[in-house]
Amino acid sequence: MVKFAHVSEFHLGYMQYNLPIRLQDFGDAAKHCIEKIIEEKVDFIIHTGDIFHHYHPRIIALRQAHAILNELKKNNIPVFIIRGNHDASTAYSLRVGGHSLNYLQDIGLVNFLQDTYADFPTPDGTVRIWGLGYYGKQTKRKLEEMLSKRKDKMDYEILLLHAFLKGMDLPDSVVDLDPYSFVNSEFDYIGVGHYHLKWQNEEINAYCPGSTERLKIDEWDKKKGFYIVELENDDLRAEFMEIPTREMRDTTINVGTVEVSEAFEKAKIEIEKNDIEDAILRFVIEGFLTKGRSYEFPSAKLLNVPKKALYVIEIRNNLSDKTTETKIKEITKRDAIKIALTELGVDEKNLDKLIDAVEKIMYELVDERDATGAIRVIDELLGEKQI
Ligand SMILES: [Mn+2]
Repeated sequence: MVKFAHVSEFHLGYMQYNLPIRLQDFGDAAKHCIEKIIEEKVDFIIHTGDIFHHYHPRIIALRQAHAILNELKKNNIPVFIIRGNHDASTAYSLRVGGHSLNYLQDIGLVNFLQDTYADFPTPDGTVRIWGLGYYGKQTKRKLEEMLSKRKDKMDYEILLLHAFLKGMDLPDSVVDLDPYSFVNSEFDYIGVGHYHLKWQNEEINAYCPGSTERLKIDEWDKKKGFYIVELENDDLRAEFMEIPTREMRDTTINVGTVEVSEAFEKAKIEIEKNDIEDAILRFVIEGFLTKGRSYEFPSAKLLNVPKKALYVIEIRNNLSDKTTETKIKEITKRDAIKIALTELGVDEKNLDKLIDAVEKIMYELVDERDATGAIRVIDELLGEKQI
């Protein structure tokens, strides 16, 4: 049996929201993976790209990578990596004479697969690991080029890619590759990077663990981690291992149909209720305004409402103005009533009062969906006995 771990997308060095603590979070997430992987006693690790967030990694990112990879080295666990789009571009690294992954290889911490393969012997047979870097729209051509060198099949064959794949029902799928080329190529395992959300397709043995920390608030409710994979002859067992990450929460607050001041108070109460310790939060305020305009809603004042949270990304104002539309209608309505009453020969001195009354009746009939409000208005009107 061959046992390995598949990780991807550490994005070390990403200082999300300009918070230094997020640099630490991305490092911690990678560290949590490595600790669990060491416990699992795997034969080796594959990493499918974007170890680093930048072409020129911050020193802290290099330190984190060094600490993690060194721990693996001490435990005799080899690491096979490929180049993600964040790690480096081929053109750039050729011009300047190498990149961060070359450096990790130079200091003996990784096996960097630069569009080629490496063989890993196990008691159960030899594992051949093919690794293709990120090539965007050129991926298919580059993959065919690399696989044209493929002759005799090894006991186990693994393919590493950093690309969006074609024709699969996947999240945020931008299309580059024909999935059938994989089926024909009969890999025991296809490790995919580039996506930050986890997915798997057992039909073609393709697995994508996603990122180990959340790069977007949209990922707030998604699990983060990596795969532990066991290959035995034609059998494949892949188990997703979850790791702890910083909590993120995206909360939508519906304030209903209210005035601006009431919308603010309602939103404030909900935000207080959803203030989570050390979490990263976003709030989306929805609803309709009966009075005032959505731009009058003081979103910025709500940013400081959460006291326990680490950071509030945004108070998004998705309120809709009912007033704009209503006001135009009211003017038109009032003019129409005025014309109608004048045509009926209503006395000039009662005109405004009658227009008010008709408008009120119409309003009651529209908004209450029954006649009680309208009848009340008529009663009041008749009670005055002035017309
Ligand atoms: Mn990535």
